[in-house]
Amino acid sequence: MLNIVIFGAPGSGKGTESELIIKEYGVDHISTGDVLRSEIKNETELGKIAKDYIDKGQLVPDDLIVNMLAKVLDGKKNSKGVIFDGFPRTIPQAKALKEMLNKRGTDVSVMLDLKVDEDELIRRLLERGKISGRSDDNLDTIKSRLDVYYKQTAPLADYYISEGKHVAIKGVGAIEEIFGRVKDAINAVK
Ligand code: B4P
Repeated sequence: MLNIVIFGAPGSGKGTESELIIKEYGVDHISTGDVLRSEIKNETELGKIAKDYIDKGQLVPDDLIVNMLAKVLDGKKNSKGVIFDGFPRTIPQAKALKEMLNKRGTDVSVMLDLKVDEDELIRRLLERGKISGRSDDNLDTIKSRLDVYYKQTAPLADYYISEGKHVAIKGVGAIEEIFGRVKDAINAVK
């Protein structure tokens, strides 16, 4: 199975590049952000809890996210691969993902780390905020999300370096140009 972790700060292009990867490689897509937004829209118990965290720019607790992801993954048993978009975001999530995949006889193939400078991240998210209607795409929440990213999520790069799975990708430039770099990294492990 081709299991890709797409990683980067908020606004680094994870969702955007995921769409192109899905078209090119026919893998399934799991975006924890999308799943959470759908839970919020449907006013489920999980959605009600998650909304408070997301609106503050904080991470939803690991146990809730891991249980949610395990259920989604169970629904993709015959998949030829999965792109994990926005998951893992903490070391415990990364360890839980490894365990879940190992149990299913597979593992992460590659972790793509999209590198974008902070000014560009803020510019993109404010731009998206004008049309997305997302409650977390405003300047105060964006700043909290970036802070959380640097403190809790960025250290995951070292975890995947130690696993021999980490590939840094320059995430600035045209979307197709970045996708060229993404494809080189995926084709090297396919
Ligand atoms: P996510 O939905 O994952 O949101 P995100 O980090 O903002 O990234 P996204 O994928 O949406 O944006 P992209 O970079 O593609 O998470 C939202 C919240 O949910 C989190 O803050 C957290 O609270 C919670 N959550 C989710 N997963 C969790 C987990 N595992 N654990 C705990 N909590 C979790 O794109 C941004 C914009 O840039 C777009 O408008 C796009 O058009 C633009 N863009 C992309 N590439 C570009 C390029 N090359 N040039 C110019 N613009 C570009």
